[in-house]
Amino acid sequence: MSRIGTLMKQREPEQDSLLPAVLTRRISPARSTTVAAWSGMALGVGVLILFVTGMISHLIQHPPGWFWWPAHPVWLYRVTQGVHVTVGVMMIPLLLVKFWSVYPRFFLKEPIRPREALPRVLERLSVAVLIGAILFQIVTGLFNTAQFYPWKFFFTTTHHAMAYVAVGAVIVHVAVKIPVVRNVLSRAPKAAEAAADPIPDASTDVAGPRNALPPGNTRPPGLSRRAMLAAAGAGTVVAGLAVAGQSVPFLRWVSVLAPRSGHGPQGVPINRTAAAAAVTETARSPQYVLTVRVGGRERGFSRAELEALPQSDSALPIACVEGWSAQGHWSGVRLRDLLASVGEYRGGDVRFVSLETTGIYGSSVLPHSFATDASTLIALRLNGADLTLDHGYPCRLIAPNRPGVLQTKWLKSIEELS
Ligand code: HEM
Ligand SMILES: Nc1nc2c(c(=O)[nH]1)N[C@H]1C(S)=C(S)[C@@H](COP(=O)(O)O)O[C@H]1N2
Ligand SMILES: [Mo]
Repeated sequence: MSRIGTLMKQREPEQDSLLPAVLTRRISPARSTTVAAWSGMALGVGVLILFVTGMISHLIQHPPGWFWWPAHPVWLYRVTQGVHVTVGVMMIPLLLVKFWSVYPRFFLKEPIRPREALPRVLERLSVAVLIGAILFQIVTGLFNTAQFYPWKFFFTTTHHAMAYVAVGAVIVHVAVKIPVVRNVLSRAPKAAEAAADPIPDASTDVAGPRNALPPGNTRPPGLSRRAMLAAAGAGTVVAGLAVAGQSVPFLRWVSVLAPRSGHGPQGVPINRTAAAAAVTETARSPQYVLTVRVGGRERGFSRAELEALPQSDSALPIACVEGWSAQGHWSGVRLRDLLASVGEYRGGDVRFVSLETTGIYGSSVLPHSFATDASTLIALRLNGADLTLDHGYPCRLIAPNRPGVLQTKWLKSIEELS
């Protein structure tokens, strides 16, 4: 048998590698169980965070009877959805590292006893599902943040359905890999040393003369595990920083990849312009009235009449489902005051309808605990000036701790639902 053949047959008992020793040395010691386990654990934690924050976003938009979401702190959704999209982007380098650390295994032909065949096939299948689901979530999530609105309905529902698949696959995979992870964790303090450990015969000719080590230097050729882990961590942090600024103001200057920088007229970005929503005419019309129906009564308000009502101020963020957010100083009429000026508000949900007649953003429903919150306004002004047409002139809803998509602009009517 050839020398390589003999080496291939040997497996060093304690080696931290997924490959036969000779291949490990050839390719890189960094392609190791340590890297696979650590990047895998980071991915698993990431998927859990994404699942929880994603579900929160979904439940606020489609609240079932049991679901309760507070109006305070007003910035909570800003944080949960900012985390969702930032952690989502951080998954990209993590997934690449994880895949890089394990992919030679997919091509490894090891003899399998018949009894092991089925579990092995099932395990491989669950890994395929896991990778597929996470990749799918990254792609659909990124499309969403890049505002592929025409397919929003499709993306959101499939992204939602695949979330269960991703979490399920993570749970199965973790259960299967617990022994490996435990082993890596139990020698974690020594892992750094292990990265620099000499592999005894690393300077033999298997790596070829090009990679032969100088005398006295016993480090194996290739990237060390420690370097790989550090690079993976750095890549993940850079990816996070590249988008975090769209929700974290002081990081704005580093966030070169953020779809939204926080800039826009009146200091707040605009997602959909009045022209895109085809409301330019109706919003500017001198005949404009806001119709309010509550407690069986109805009344119309011109913009001048709204301005004549007692005005209040609120500092509230717009926190888009796509992850960007920006704080605004709003002023206008408190919703509860406006309702009270028309009829008796008995505490039902309140529906807001926009002048916008096309698209799926033309209306929203506000639960009563938000409708009676003192910070909820029918806003007429933003950051010291009248609302621009694109920010929702003549008036818009601004409520605390809600996704931006529910902050309906260019209001036409407000009604209490029975
Ligand atoms: C395993 C990874 C992920 C899971 C489990 C997950 C889960 C979810 C869930 C359950 C929702 C709520 C969908 C709904 O409202 O019905 C959601 C929404 C969202 N996700 Fe993810 N997600 C993941 C990865 C990502 C990534 C990588 C990004 C982007 C970089 C992303 C961006 C978004 C966006 C923008 C929304 C809001 C969609 C909308 O309401 O229009 N997600 N996610
Ligand atoms: N009528 C209407 N209201 C709307 C929208 C819309 O398209 N039409 N977009 C929503 C979305 S997705 C967000 S994030 C906020 C953004 O408000 P801004 O453009 O003033 O920043 O408005 C919301 N209100
Ligand atoms: Mo949004």
